[in-house]
Amino acid sequence: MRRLDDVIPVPVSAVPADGHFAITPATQVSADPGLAWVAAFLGLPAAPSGGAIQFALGLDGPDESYELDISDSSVRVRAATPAGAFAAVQTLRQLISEGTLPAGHIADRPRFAYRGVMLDVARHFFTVDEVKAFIDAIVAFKINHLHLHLTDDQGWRLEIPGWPRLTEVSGASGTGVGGEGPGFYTRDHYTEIVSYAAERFVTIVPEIDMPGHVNAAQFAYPALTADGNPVPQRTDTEVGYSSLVADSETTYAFVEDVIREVAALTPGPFLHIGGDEAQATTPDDYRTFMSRVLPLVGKYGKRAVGWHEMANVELPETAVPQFWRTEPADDGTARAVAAGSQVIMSPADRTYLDMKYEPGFRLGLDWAGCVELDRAYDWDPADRLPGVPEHALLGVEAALWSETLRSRADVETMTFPRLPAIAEIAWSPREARDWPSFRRRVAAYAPRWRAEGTAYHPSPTVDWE
Ligand code: TNX
Repeated sequence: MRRLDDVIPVPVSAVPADGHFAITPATQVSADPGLAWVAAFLGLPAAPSGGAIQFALGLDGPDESYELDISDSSVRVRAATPAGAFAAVQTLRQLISEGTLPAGHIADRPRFAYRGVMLDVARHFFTVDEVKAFIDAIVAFKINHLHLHLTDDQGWRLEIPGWPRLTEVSGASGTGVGGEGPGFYTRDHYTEIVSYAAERFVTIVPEIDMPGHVNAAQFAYPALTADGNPVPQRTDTEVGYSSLVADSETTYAFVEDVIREVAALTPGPFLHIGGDEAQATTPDDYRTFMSRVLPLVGKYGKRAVGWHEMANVELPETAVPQFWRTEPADDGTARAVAAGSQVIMSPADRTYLDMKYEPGFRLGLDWAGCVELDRAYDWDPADRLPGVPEHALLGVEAALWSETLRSRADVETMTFPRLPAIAEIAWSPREARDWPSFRRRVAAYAPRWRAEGTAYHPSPTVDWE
């Protein structure tokens, strides 16, 4: 049997009691009207009323908060919102072992509202089914935002009306790093992902990276280049060489069409405009470009997220810089916070799931150093940047760039066990978590991952079960 706190992310409070609840073939789940579909994620038989496991709304607490009372005879779930009930389901699923649940009381709520992971589908495309499987895997750890990096130099992965060559050409075979990651989402595919995610309380954050990282768009449409001449297709991993043209109206006609469409297809509040590694854009042009594009994001009803280079220009308060580098400070991000912005914390030396675990690791890069599990875990986002305290944090996001990835197994190997570490940092109160405890709790996942056929890195920092 599990201990009541054998959960990742560790709950705010878990007070064990004697005994356990045994799940039998007769065990049924009842739920408040409107909550039955959430309770169904537990995978047990439903009854309109009188089930030994009961889900109810009405908890007085923030979004996603829930409480669990487990006794020998019953399991009571109370949640503030359906998202809280879904979080409770994830806790219960982790606690079930050999058909039993340990008795006691859990009270839980998230530290940060935004707990994200980014998947790069541009360098290597992942199919709708692969993305759905990824969503299933991340929700177990209470991740509630999936950022899709939809465009880059090596590929364009979302169909845009009026600009068919973006996907016909730059989503075709031969695209992706080494030409090995072809594919794109039709609008229907993308909508299918958005709906699947929404049914699991995951908000999709679409990224269109600009003004740099646009070779795939320029290859498809030479009119988007400075001289209008065709550029070669690129499948190498160099960065910082392509740029949209800041003083061209063609640029803004294109960008507006893209933003309008992406905003229309995306119910969530965020639209990520990239903004990173724009070495091929002069600082003046970068400012001009952002001063035109940030208002477009607002015009179509979205909050702009951008890699923190975006904070070198004046931002609307609603804009969210995402810090991704390894330096100990960033003036632009601190200035944006002073002006009222919230930040997503993604320091590469802690949260980049594409960094190698150790030197010589088969997959991944190492420009931010190797990131073993203890390194991914042992830091705190509120201590990371001067001028960016707790209240300025919207949340934390792990990023999985796909230059070296070729398969779902590759994605899983880089994600597990590091994403659970980042998820705990983003959900659990800092005083409730520590490395010795995490190390013990994560060890229990190995049998589960093996049983499900999920690939994971058997980090030598853990004594795996
Ligand atoms: C930097 S992180 C990039 C990406 C690469 C990544 C590889 C960021 C905003 N830009 O273009 O894929 O490093 O780790």
